[in-house]
Amino acid sequence: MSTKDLNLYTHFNAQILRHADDELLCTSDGRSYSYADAGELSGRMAGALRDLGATPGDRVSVQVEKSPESLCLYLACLRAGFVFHPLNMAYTAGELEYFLDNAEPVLVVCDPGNEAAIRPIADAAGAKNVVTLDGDGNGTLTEHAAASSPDFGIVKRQHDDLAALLYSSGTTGVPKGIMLTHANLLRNTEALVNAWEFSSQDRLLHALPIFHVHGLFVAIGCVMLSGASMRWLPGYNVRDVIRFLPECSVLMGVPTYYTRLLAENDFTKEVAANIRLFVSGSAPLLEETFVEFETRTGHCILERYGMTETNMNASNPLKGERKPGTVGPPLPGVEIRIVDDEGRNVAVGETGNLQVRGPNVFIGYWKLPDKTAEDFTEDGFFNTGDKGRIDEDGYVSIVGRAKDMVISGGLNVYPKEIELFIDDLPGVRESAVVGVPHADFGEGVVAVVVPENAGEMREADIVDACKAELANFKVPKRVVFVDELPRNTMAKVQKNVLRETYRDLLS
Ligand code: MCA
Repeated sequence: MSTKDLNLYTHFNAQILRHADDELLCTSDGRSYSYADAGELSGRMAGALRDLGATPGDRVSVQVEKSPESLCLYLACLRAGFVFHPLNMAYTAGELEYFLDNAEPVLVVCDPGNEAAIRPIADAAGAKNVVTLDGDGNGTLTEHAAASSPDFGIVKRQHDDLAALLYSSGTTGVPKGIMLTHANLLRNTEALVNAWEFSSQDRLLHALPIFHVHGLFVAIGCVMLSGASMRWLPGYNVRDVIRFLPECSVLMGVPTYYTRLLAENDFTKEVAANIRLFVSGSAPLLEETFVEFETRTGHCILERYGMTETNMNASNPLKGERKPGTVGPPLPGVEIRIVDDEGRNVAVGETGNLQVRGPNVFIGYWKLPDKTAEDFTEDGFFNTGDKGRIDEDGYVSIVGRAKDMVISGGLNVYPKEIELFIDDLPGVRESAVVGVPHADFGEGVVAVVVPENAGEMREADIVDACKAELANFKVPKRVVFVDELPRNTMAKVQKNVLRETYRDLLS
């Protein structure tokens, strides 16, 4: 095996050295950070985290607002060999309890406003320390970092060394930790930089959250591996996006970003004139959005396909035809095959189960070897749970999901998790959760509830209870009460019937 250092940061560092004085990012209020600044602050943070008790391989759980400092915290973990465990700011204390208990972090970094609630959870999970970082870059982590040396060095990482642990809820309702290695991230980012021809001339408009693959690995990875720069927004605000697009060359987003742009009259061809690449992913891009975007701006949005377990698998081409409704051919080095339920390859154009193999694919679920074994074939393909087909030109289309999942505004929601929660509420006999079309989020969550006693529950009872315990994007947009759920002869709830019955509820 090669002894080449696979630490992703080593490869970012080559750009930090080459572009030391160049801008890495500029915030929406005009604060500029150079590549050298990022190198220095990440070194200080790495030293601070080490002094607080972290050693290579330890998890560092992070639930903080997006800021230049939170980006440096990610870089610090990479360079020190700590396993970065990012958490959505929307997670509630109850959800965090599960994540921290399962990930067993040595350190937890949180917003100062949440410290009182998180400290006992972190203590119970065995963390040695909790430090804080707010959206302006202040907090006890920053204080520790200021007292540390910037000269940290880079911890060498080999093939199976973890870079990050990201959770996905899963169809059982219990979240699973997805183990991503430095090699996974490095190889996939290299493939994307080549496929999309990123260079130091690029400026990316970064409006995505940085607790998911899209904003964290794809967007930041392409920038930092190519010496490019970013306009760094704290979140997606369509007015800011329109304001900053003219100075940028690339935008990455979920389909909601594009439908929201199209809803603005002053989003014009001129505003988009400097952009060379609009990328969409994390959820299906409707063909009508693709067409309307092209008509308005002259640009064909490039749709690509990935998932947390695999990073990016396929991409429409930078040069060549971008076919709406497809996610393009597999990226170089990635193999995609479509098989039937017996594992046999299907004919070209036939629909089947989509499987992936390549250096991008994760090494397994955290502490779940049996589940890992179940999801991989004997010849090393990962069963994505997506249904797909490949056309005669090699373009892949995702045509459905074998697993029960809703994608809302680019975020995966697993109905089982919400059903388990609602079923436990007093007055509820049972429930079924489905996704139905939503004009803004693509799909929105609807809960269909059978109460113990008809007429005794209100929609607000369920919504308020969910809001108190579940991350906001999982909260049903509507709740409907029924006397019974439709079931097939095997007594299985017919979710397709529910999806059809309530298909216009959110539009
Ligand atoms: C916010 N809300 C949502 C969502 N986001 N509801 C459903 N789905 C959502 N995604 C709710 C809030 O609870 C709130 O409800 C109301 O909408 C407004 O909230 P706000 O925070 O103002 O919304 P926003 O800032 O406009 O956010 C919407 C968003 C955001 C911009 C679409 O969700 C977003 O940035 N999504 C991108 C997620 C992403 O990065 N996905 C990549 C995953 P209320 O008013 O009732 O409180 S990586 C991945 O999937 C794979 C690997 C891949 O291939 O990329």
